[in-house]
Amino acid sequence: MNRIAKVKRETSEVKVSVELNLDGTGNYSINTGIAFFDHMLEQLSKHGYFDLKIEADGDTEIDFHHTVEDVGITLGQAFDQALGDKKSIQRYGFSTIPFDETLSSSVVDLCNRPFFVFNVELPASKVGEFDVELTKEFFQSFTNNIKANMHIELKYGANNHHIIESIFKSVARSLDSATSIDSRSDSIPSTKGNL
Ligand SMILES: [Mn+2]
Repeated sequence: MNRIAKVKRETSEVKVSVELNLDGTGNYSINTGIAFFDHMLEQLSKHGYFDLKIEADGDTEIDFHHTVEDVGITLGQAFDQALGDKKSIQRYGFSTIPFDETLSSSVVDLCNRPFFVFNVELPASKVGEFDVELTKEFFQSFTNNIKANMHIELKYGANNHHIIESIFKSVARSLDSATSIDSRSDSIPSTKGNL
């Protein structure tokens, strides 16, 4: 079973293409035109063991909002498509990841009922050129489109770069668990019979 997807999204604001292999090794090629965002998406690939190719060409001359949001939408759709009927997946994943002074947690349920909790307060408004509020926008649009229940929590931390990077790494690990195949199962992990 190849759990792969290719998704394109094109609006007057942004063109995005995503290629995803859920059962990869963490190979990536990512170019969104936003260096810090690329650095974060690389964490998602590397620490989730997802092979990921992302190209985005957006109206970053306005700000980064449209591009970040549209990458979130397209990446969420790619995950949803690659997961297929979700047969034998673990469904749930959670992780807590440190980065120096920072500790971040995430929990994912691939339940097909989008719900997003982002319990994070960021101490500054920018990391380099990147508006840190776009972290929430990215995970909100990703969650809506992967159709997951996603809770992200900052336990504590002081440095914006550390906080955001530990969140991406934590979500990577949570998604790696939740998307993994459980060899004990030959069915969809719900007593309802579908997800
Ligand atoms: Mn870094």
